[in-house]
Amino acid sequence: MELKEHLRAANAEAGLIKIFEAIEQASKVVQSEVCRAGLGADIYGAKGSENIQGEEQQKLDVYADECFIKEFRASGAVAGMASEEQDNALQFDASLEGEYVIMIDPLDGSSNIDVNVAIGTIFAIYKRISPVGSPLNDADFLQAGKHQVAAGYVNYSVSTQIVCSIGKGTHIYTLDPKSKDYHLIKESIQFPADGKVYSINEVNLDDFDENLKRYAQHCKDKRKADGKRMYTGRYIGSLVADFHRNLIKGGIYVYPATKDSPKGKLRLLYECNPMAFLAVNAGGKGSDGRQNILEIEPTELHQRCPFYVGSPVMMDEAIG
Ligand code: AHM
Ligand code: MG
Repeated sequence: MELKEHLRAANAEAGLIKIFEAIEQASKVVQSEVCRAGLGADIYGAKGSENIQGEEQQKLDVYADECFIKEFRASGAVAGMASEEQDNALQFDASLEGEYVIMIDPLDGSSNIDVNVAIGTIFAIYKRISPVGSPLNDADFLQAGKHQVAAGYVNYSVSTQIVCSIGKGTHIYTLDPKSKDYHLIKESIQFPADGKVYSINEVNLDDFDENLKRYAQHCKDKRKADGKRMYTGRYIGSLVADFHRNLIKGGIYVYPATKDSPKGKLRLLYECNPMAFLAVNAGGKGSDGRQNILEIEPTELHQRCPFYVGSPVMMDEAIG
């Protein structure tokens, strides 16, 4: 079944279906550009500019941002969007009628772009708060994650997949390179209750709080009855890819506060919240280490926060 048909079968609103058509279209363009990069197209590397967070922008980051902006603007369903690559939220003037706002990381895992390792697009979709037909304001964009009406990611990897939820289960769709359609391959995937994988950048170990140090040590020490290790470490450095593996196999991903990033590295609105929404809709959990991440009331567009997400048993052991 195609993504569109599946959304219709779930009685998704017409505006939401239009948004997913836009995501399908933009992701196919980005996917084909990601593949062309491997042919030596002039798309690898830095663009020579920085985003508002002082991070070097890659050519593909900016290209992906432009693709999604174009499709969302054309959809007529989106009033505005906030992006990792844009200093301020964008309002689509021609679409004051749009009912939705979107937060997006157009190409996550920038450090993996040049080395042919999986990268992704992460998005969160909300209903606007301000009345349709009026200009957008901060409150439209600074909504707690629990108000998401849908979220998802595109995983550009061995195959290209969209993993998304409109609040009733989390589903996986694979892009058929021949027909160029996304097909449902896994309905209502469940995060395994427990898992073997922990994903964390251990170079930051000395910066972890005592609880996280204890948990990392627990993962290294714990043995099964036969004496073999209980856990294994896997860290790709692309949130989408690390999350995706853990969603299928069971595991936990943690990016805590560190000395370099005292508030955490990942962004609440377009990285942590959508991933937590997908996790929760698949029976997993998402937290900042102290509370359910979806309860946090954001104060800034590019707000960072510590992030724990994954299988519920591992999450409980990690956070206590
Ligand atoms: P980005 O949005 O600039 O790509 O940063 C987010 C990425 C995540 O995908 C990944 O999990 C994390 O940064 C890796 O960071 P580090 O290299 O510090 O471990
Ligand atoms: Mg990112």
